[in-house]
This record gives sequence, structure tokens and C-alpha cells, in this order.
Amino acid sequence: MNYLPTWKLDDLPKPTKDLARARADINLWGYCLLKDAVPTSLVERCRLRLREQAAAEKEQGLAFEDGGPNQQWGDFTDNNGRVRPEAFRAKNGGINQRVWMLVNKGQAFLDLLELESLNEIVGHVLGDKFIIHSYTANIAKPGGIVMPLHIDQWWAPEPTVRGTKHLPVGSFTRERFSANGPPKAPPKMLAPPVVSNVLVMLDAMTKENGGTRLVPGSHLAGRHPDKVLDAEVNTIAAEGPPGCAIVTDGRIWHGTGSNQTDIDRNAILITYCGPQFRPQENYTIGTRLDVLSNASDRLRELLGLRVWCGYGRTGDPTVDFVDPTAEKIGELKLD
Ligand SMILES: O=C(O)CCC(=O)C(=O)O
Repeated sequence: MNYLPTWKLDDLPKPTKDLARARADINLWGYCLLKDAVPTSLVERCRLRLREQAAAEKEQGLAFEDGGPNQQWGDFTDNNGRVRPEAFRAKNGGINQRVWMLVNKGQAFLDLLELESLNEIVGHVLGDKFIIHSYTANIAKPGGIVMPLHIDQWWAPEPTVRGTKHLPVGSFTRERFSANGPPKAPPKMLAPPVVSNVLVMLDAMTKENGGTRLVPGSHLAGRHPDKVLDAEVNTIAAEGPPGCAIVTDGRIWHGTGSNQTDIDRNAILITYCGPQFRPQENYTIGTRLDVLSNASDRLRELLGLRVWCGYGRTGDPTVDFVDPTAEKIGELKLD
């Protein structure tokens, strides 16, 4: 069952400023490393804001932590599709701290969304229009365990073979996305990427400090990583200096590495998806009004407030943007 290309370390993507190289790396390997994707001053601002926010969330009992030594990875949701908190928090507490909804947590994070080179390379994967799917940070702390390999578009339907059973889309869960388990042979047809993930390194990322584990070329495997089949699969750690970004094709197999140093690894994850999909974080109701009232058209589009081909509307399909604060038309009667 040879789904994956073989490779030598020297062949794999290296940090580059060359966008043409970066595009070619994504096509071939499913990811690129974009050097100096974020200017140093903005990296500093994001890092400072993240550290402060994370510390305050922790102090106020709002911190979400995963990746602890006893974490029950792999069984994220119950039969009703609800995320099971105990699946994330280890018995003795999670280790890696997640900070959610960065759109609400500081101007530095909004400035990051405006960077043209990042938008351009995401556009290479997703095309002309895309929205934010989730905007979070992952502080990989010393002692955090390796996150199981996964793909970020696990929910995306895959091509079906005539005459075979498929899992209805409403029956997908985080653990079950096909009727028959992994295909027996490499599939002839692949689902396209519908997600692209940008992971911004706020610290140098290394193999030792939990550099994101990636399986080069796995975006073309045509299946999800499997806990049993792929237990021994070869992964590499993404490495780069602060300000470097990993940009992915959403089908690549990946997961957080284990931080074996004694210093936190701070990283921001911006996941984008096509405008027709449901984002992981609900920006239309979750974005603070002070953020919305100052938002550029570009930001409002990224938050999913621009009507796309009539979708996402709240009434008239011809309007450009919806306004979450607008008065809603209710039951009317003739005078
Ligand atoms: O933090 C990382 O290195 C990757 C995180 C990740 O894969 C995820 O949150 O899905």
C-alpha cells in the first residue's frame, strides 16, 4: 500500500523567500516554509500579546490545555458530535496551551491577516476567495506529547466510487469519515485541498522544541493517516527562524511535535477554507463588536461576512456584506 512518496531530507522544502519556489514546494510536498513571512517587529508584537493573553487566560481559569502525557487522543467527540473535554485534558492536566479566537485578542493579530505574501500563497492553494476557518495559537510547552497525525480538512467529502457505499456527510465524525475505512489501494481520484493552514513561528522552531511534524507528500495519499497502518510512518519536523511560516495544503498529514526543551514554543495557526465551508470558529457571532466596527472590507470578508454567490446572506442575496448587528426583519403585517 504505497501511498507516500519516498524522499531524502535534502529534497524537502527549506525556508525560502521565493514565492515561486514556495508554490512549487506546496504542489510537490504539501507544504512550504516561507522565510521572513512576517516582519520582525510584527513577530515581536504578536509574541508579546500572545504571552500576555495566555498568562491572563491561565490566571483567570480560562486556559485550554491539551497534549498532556495521559491524553486520550483520538476519541475527540461523543456520539452526538460534541467535543469531549476529557479527551483533550489529560488526567493530570493538559500541557500545551491553546489560545482561541485571536481576532478578538489584539491589533497585532489583525495586522497579521493583512500580509500580502501570506494571502498570496494561501490563494495559490484555495483560489480567489477564502475565509478564516480558525485563528488560534498553540504554545507547545516542555513535556507536551506528540499530537497524533491528522489532516485539517478531515470533514471534507472524498470522491466516491460508483456502486460502493459512502458515508453520508452528516454522519462524519472526527474519527469516522468513510464507510469502509482506509482504501485498499491508492485511490485514482483525490479530493482537492479545501483548507490551507498558515503556522507562524513566533520562536525559532526546531525538532527539539516541538516543530510541527509533517509527512512530506502525504497530501496526495488520498486518505487520512491511520493510527494502526501509519504508526511507523516517517515524519519530519518543520524547522525555521522566528517569522517563518509553514503554509500547507489542507490534506497534509501533520501534528504538533513534542517539546523536549525547557522553553515554550510559541506559534500562531491561521487556518483558511473555501468560502462555501463552515469555519471551526464562528466569527459571525463570535467576533467582538469593537473589532467588527473597525474592520476593513478585507477583514470582514475573511470573517465570512461577505455574501458569497448568495450564500451567507441573512435576507436579500444581492447585498455585499451582512451586518451581525443589523435589525432583523421579523413578522410583518399590513397596516
Ligand atoms: O502546533 C502545531 O505544531 C500544529 C498544531 C496542529 O496540527 C493542530 O492544532 O491541528
